[in-house]
Amino acid sequence: MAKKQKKAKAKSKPAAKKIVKKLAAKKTSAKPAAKKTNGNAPRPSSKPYGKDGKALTGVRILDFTHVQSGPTCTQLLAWFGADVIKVERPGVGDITRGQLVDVKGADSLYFTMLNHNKRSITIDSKHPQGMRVLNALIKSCDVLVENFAPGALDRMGLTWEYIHKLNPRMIVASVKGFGPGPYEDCKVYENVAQCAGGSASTTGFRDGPPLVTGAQIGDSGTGLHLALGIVSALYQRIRTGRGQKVLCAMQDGVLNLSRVKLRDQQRLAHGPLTEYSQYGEGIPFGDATPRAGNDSGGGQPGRILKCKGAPQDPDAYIYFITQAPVWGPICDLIGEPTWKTDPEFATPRARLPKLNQIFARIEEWTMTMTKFEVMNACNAVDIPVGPILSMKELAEEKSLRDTGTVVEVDHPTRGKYLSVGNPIKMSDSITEVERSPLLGEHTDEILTKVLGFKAAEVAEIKNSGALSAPEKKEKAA
Ligand code: CAO
Repeated sequence: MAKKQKKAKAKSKPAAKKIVKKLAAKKTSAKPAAKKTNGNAPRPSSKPYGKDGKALTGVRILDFTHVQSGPTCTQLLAWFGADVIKVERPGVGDITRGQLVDVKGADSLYFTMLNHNKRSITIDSKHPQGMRVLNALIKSCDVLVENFAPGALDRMGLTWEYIHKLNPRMIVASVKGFGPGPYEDCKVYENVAQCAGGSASTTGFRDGPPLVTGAQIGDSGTGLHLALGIVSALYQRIRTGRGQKVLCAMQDGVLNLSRVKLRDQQRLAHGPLTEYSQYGEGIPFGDATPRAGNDSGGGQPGRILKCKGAPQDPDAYIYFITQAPVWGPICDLIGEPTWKTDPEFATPRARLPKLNQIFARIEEWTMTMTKFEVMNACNAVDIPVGPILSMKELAEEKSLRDTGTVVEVDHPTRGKYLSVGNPIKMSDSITEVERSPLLGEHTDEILTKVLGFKAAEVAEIKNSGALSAPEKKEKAA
């Protein structure tokens, strides 16, 4: 028992600090390296690859995130080995647990697919005993990640100054809708960010309204950005010994992903955007980057073309690029070998005003085959094409299962379901996808094993009501 408590106490030190100390001890006892390599680099591990912990082993995260943007970030950190402790409001938890419910009584896929490999503790952060637990967590964690509405963390009393005083090594990472400026106090969801970050104005067809995309570039995209910021801050902390604030605004994240469209905005000052279909069609440009339909963003004309089965099959299409270096093989494949030398078609410049005619001819050819047959025929001669794969096809794709990009996960209340695993593969930090936690599943374990609270203290905290949902008041008769 005494041994156990000692262990628990030791654990309450910032987790990564312990690892750094261990490394330092190892370094002094080891023989000096013949030649200094990179700073304080330890000697290479002698363990087999994948058997010496994970990239973020020893990092502990106080995960105050909800919905999609923040959870995407902390899920990635968990996959890299961080101990992610998700703090949830008693009784309710992350709102997504109950959103888009498909299996009655079970956590939704919205929640389970964004919260793998985490532990859950319920804490009312506005209760004094809840704050007691949070203080202990702040002292024992390396990073606090949150994506509350602007000001919410401060209103809980968890200002940067407060957190930094309790734990000067703590990194405080936030997702907000907007950075400092006129909109900084606004709440923001995915599509708001797509619109405010320049994606929607540049997506869709010229003669139609702006469109949002199915890829969650506002939420998941910003979560990805935040994860990189956190890992960089952890790296800097090794040198400086102190934490810092990391902020990713969703507007900024979307704009970063729409970078090529700001490129085009500036090119407009020097003449029309010749790779946009509207140039070939003789339609003048306005003063802002227009919507480009399915034109390729890389300066090579591209379109989505029908294949056998379209349009009845909504996904029987292929993305086809008339890349200049493979123009010859394209002409041979579609049965127009004279286009290789005909001055009307032979150069990219000559082709620009005829793109509709050219793609109509290519489509005549693609419609004679399935999208996979087109892909095989094109790849055989190094023409890159993109079959439009449905979610059904992706879910059934064997190679994605083999690499762990699509994984089947078992869950105690919902049974087996598919999830997207870690898209980032590392050879020495192997991801094992574990199911998401039930609400408050690890409350006791975290209080005792991580924070070292004694049984009497746990009872006191629990009896105060700080970790449980308030009793429902009886309706007045
Ligand atoms: N105990 C007690 N209170 C808690 C709590 C806990 N464990 N967890 C959260 N709360 C409280 C917060 O303190 C806040 O209270 P106050 O407003 O009184 O200070 C309240 O719950 C609501 O938090 P919120 O404002 O963050 O949540 P919301 O549902 O109203 O807004 C969202 C959601 C996403 C619009 C907002 O959080 C936001 O703009 N976040 C930043 C941008 C972002 O990440 N958006 C992407 C979300 S994914 O599409």
